[in-house]
Formats: sequence, C-alpha cells, structure tokens
Amino acid sequence: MMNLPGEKHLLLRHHDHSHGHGHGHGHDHGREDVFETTAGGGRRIKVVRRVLDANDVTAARNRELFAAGNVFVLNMMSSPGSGKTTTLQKTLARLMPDVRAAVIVGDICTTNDADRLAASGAPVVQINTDQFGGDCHLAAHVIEKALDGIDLEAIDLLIVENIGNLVCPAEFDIGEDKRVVVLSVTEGEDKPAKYPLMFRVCDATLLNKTDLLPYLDYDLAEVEKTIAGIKPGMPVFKISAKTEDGFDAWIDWLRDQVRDKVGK
Ligand SMILES: Nc1nc2c(ncn2[C@@H]2O[C@H](COP(=O)(O)OP(=O)(O)OP(=O)(O)O)[C@@H](O)[C@H]2O)c(=O)[nH]1
Ligand SMILES: [Mg+2]
Repeated sequence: MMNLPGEKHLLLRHHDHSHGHGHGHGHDHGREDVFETTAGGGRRIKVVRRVLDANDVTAARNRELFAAGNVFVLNMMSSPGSGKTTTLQKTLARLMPDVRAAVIVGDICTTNDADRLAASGAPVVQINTDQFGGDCHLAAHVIEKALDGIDLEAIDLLIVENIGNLVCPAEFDIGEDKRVVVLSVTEGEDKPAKYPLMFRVCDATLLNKTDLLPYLDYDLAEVEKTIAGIKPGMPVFKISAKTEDGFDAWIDWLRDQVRDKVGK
C-alpha cells in the first residue's frame, strides 16, 4: 500500500488487549501460571510460555515478509530520552533518498516523534499503546498491523523506534534483522551493568550526547569495558546526534548492514 501524496504519517491506535499487560498486575511477559487441579485434589502449577511463543510465531511471519520485500529492518531501543528520534532524524537525512527508508515509531502517547520524523520525507507509522494499558514495548503483532501502512516493495530499510524503555523491548523479537541500543552519557556509566539483557541482544551500541561530556564526570573507558564484558566485540559508536560528531562510522556500519541484505 502506497502512502497517499502529502500524507505525513499514519496513526495506528492499537486496541488488542490480548497481549497487553498493565503495570502492577504481575508484570510478566513470557509466562502464564496455569493452576490445574489434579484427580487427587492436589494443585499443579504449569508455567506456560504462551505470550513469548505467540510473539515468536508472529515475528517469524514478519521476517518472511521482510525477506520477500527485500527490506532490512533495524530495531532501535533505549531508555526514554536517550536520543532515538534525534539520531534517526540525522540518520535519515544522510541515507535518503539513496536508501529508501520508512519508520515505525512506538510511543505510549502522542504523535510527537512521528511529526518530527515525517519531516524527513520517509513514510512514518506511529503506534500508540496507551489504549490498552500503555504497553512498554512493541510486540511482533503490533508491527504486523503497522505494516498495513507501509509498502515494503517501495523501501530498502525499515527502522523501528521502539518505546523508550531499557528493559521490556529487549524481550520481544519483532522480526528485525539487527538491533541497536542508544545509551546517552547523561544516564550514567552503570546502565549496561544494571540492564545487561538489552546490551546482550543488541548488535551495536550508540553512545549518544557525547557533546555533553565536557560537563560530566563520565568514565568512557569504564562503560566501554562493561559493554565489552556483556557482549564481546559489539561495536560502540560514540556519537552526538546534536552535532553529528561520530556519525560517519555509524552510518557506514548501517549502510553495510543494509547492503549485506538488500544488495544496495
Ligand atoms: N546535547 C544533546 N542533546 C541531545 C542529543 N540527542 C538528543 N538530545 C536531546 O535529548 C532529548 C531527547 O531526545 P529524543 O531524540 O526525543 O529522545 P528519544 O530517545 O527519541 O525519546 P523517547 O522517544 O521519548 O524515548 C531532546 O531534547 C533532544 O534534543 C545529543 O546528542 N546531544
Ligand atoms: Mg523518540
């Protein structure tokens, strides 16, 4: 499906409650405790990995669609405010129109990020999760629905800006090819050590807001050592999305990933 001329973005509000979970209601993505009464009256507890299994099935379906459309898909994750949207704005400006890109952006509320990203000229689909409890991550079935608004044949690169959260998005495969985490220097050196799963599942780290380093007591060597301990060999690109310092290496890496899959 092509975007209509002049259409800036498509707002997808998500109503499906089946995969949602509210905070304070036993926040558990992957396991559902099933209590069964046995013939003898005893109670047996089965742990069923229902939600994550269902997610994996949908993610595999998404992956097939991306392969058929010859589209490279990047899942970009971070804490709120680390600079995902700003990095994307600058990244799209460098890649387009040579690389034909589209964006799916997830937020609990507002279309702020879609409005910012639409200025790039890329088709943008905003997902708001507020209507079903404010899910803190994008699940594969949400991406599947958002794909209704994107013509995969017309793009080479799909970037998913996940919901700002350093924990939950790391648990959900959405069918992407690669994952990157944006970590800003204002968050503190200890964040990779405190939230290791995110760094373990990612293929590159963008260490952002380096323009602020002169004003901080930030130990770059320590954070790089911690990340290397969690995911040996993972590239860590030191960037400033504000000044675009360090962007060349990041853009080269991303272009290589796209080229490896889609051949351009
Ligand atoms: N100084 C400085 N500020 C930055 C940089 N990158 C982003 N910011 C600022 O940080 C704030 C948050 O940036 P966003 O790009 O909105 O962050 P985000 O990760 O998309 O935020 P959410 O989508 O809400 O999770 C904004 O005020 C940006 O202008 C940077 O490299 N340097
Ligand atoms: Mg954002």
